[in-house]
Amino acid sequence: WRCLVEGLEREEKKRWGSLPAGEALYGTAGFRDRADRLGRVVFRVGVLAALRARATRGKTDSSLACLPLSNYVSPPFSSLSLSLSSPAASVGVMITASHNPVQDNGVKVVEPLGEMLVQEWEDFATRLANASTETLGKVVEEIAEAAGLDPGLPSKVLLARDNRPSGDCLRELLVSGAELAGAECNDYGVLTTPQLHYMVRCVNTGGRYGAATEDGYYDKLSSAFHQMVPECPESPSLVKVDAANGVGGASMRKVMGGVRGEWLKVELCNDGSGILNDQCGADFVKSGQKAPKGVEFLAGDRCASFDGDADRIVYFWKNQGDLFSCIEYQPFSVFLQMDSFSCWMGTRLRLLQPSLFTSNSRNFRSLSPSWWGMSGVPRGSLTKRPISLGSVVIPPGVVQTAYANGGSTAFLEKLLGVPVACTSTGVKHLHHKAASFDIGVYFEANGHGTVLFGSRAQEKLSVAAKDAGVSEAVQRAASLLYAMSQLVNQAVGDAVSDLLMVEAILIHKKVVKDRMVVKTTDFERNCVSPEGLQEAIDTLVASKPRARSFVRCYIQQLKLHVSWLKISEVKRKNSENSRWVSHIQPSGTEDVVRVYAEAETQALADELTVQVAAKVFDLAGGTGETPTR
Ligand code: G16
Repeated sequence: WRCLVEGLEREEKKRWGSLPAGEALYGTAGFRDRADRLGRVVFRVGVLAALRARATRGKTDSSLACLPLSNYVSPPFSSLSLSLSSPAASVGVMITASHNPVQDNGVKVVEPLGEMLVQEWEDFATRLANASTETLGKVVEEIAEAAGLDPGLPSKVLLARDNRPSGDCLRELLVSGAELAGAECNDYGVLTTPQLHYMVRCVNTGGRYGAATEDGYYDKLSSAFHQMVPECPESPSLVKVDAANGVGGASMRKVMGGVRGEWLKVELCNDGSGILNDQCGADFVKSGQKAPKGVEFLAGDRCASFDGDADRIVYFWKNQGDLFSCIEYQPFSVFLQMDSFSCWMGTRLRLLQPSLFTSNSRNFRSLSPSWWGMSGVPRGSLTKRPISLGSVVIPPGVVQTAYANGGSTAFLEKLLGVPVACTSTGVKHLHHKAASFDIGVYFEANGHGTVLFGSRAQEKLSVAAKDAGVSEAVQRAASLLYAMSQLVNQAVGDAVSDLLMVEAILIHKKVVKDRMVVKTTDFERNCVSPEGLQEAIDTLVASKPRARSFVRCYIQQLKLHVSWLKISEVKRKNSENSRWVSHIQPSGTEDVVRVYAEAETQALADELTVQVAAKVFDLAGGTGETPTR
């Protein structure tokens, strides 16, 4: 260590003389500051990464290489059973300041499986960054001793940077620090943050997670997208993407090179010619509830914003007419909270695993078979025999933070019966918690999020997808979920893969061919078309005390389809008559059939809503991937 430390001290003096100790803090996502104040910190993060790689490598030598990761990596990974394929663990370092202005920069360390740096080493990082030049060597030796490091062990650091102008200079300092601390460096150049996380995971799993190249990343995503959506939709989805003038634009463009245009089209805006994160990007849109500059869109267009390093995504759109003009600071759009992503995914995961619903969800137990038909499971199969993927049910869970919209939490917990956990802000906390579920969905309201499939869940899915002993529907559900596990970035939230996943889910949603077939009279209380629907509603209503229900089509000259999975549930108690009402109400002016129901209890109102919705699906021409009739 002495020899290594002397080299470091010499370099420090040469570059920074005797600058006083700093006041940097390894925060929510590493160090962030104005780029011109960050040089010495980045140099020292190079040193830290070289030490951290030794710490993981030292414990993954031949005797431990095949054991579950939980045996030798700190607690955040204890629920992952993926083992490193070789004793040569590498760590990653990403140079980015994400959503912050272009004059800023930042640096963060990535663990061997692509997660955020473990807590103990965050403290080491802060100590190292704040040491004076004179005490630097001493701090390095203290860390090495505390972590039991062997200076003779090799060490490898994988690095990348976003497209900030300061990135190149900081990269040079990072490599210098890492090499002086004995590491070999592999520079991937300009990448998104999630791509670097992906590379690190690929390298450390010997390619089992994917090929550790840019092309490997794009190929994996595009082929998983097509596996999730095997049949060409009637018309391609179109999304306008605000890339914040960051690194995500290039990544999106390249991945779209492998995605068939008949499935999905992406129109890129703010793709690098403007100033990074300047009046654009996910944080601008989310915090300001405003459209980004540089994106022209009409009512009904679906738009998404990335942040500068493409680890966040938010969706937004403009409302039709003046429906929301009363919300003065939000005149242009209804903003789609990220919590809705959790809801979509929670819905998707639950719908594909119907056997779960017999356990704890009163509401879902009572759903009609045709509801399941909409999700890819043959109608009738639920009530006749429980479906399971192999012998083990794979329970999903959702993780949110205090910022999550309360409605989304209630929807997930009460309607879907999905357990929802809450953690402190920070991907590192959410990710850790999500890994405790077999399938863990996590999203922060600001746009970070992903879905983690534990190795046990992945194995079950891949077996069930090919198991001749299960029904075709189970095989299909399992292979769809398996494809989702390949599409979504398991290391960290990834705007590009999240976008593809959301679009795949939206393509998958079940539709009726033409919502305009639903026609009503009597102030929308009586449905005259399609034939038989009103009679069916009357029968359902008569079966429940104090019940009422109607369906209506929002009359506008829109074509398209009915969305069934994009549900925002609205519940309230009508104080005048003490009846509960329940809607399935996708949104204000979307192309949907609305279903309204009320009944004596909330449970009955919920039940009636879905029963009527199922009738609409049956009688108004529900279409989509399955329905096996
Ligand atoms: C980072 C973290 C996120 C966190 C965000 C804001 O994101 O990865 O988990 O939500 O900072 O954190 P805070 O509220 O503490 O400022 P990013 O996209 O900026 O790297």
